[in-house]
Amino acid sequence: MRLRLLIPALALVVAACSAPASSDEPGTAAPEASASAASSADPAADAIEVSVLDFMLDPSDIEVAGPTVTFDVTNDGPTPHNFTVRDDAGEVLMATEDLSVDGTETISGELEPGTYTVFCSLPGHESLGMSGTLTVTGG
Ligand SMILES: [Cu+2]
Repeated sequence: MRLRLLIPALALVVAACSAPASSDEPGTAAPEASASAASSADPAADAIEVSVLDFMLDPSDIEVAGPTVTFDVTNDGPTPHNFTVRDDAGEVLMATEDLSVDGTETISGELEPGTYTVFCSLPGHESLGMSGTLTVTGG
């Protein structure tokens, strides 16, 4: 007897849930559609998100089309870190400030096609694992 009562009740719940989403609330569908369209057209969508943490970069191997490269860097570790780009000669070309815990910074610059080293320049951090490769392809 209980089961027979449950089934029509379930059907009502399903009907009640699906109806508003498709017809009664066009207002909820429209903002979602425009939000996704806006984010795909946003030039900032080309930014590469990088996490710095104890003691690694995520991702550590980055490939990007140049010449303009942008990094959204977040410190997800429990201690301060930075994100720095140097060339083969050891010259620093781009760098964030030292980011405190949960700190973020966006850096952008122009890089020639080639291979670079990305690392944290705080003492000892690179050798502890905060090192990776950045490959810039022609653009
Ligand atoms: Cu570090």
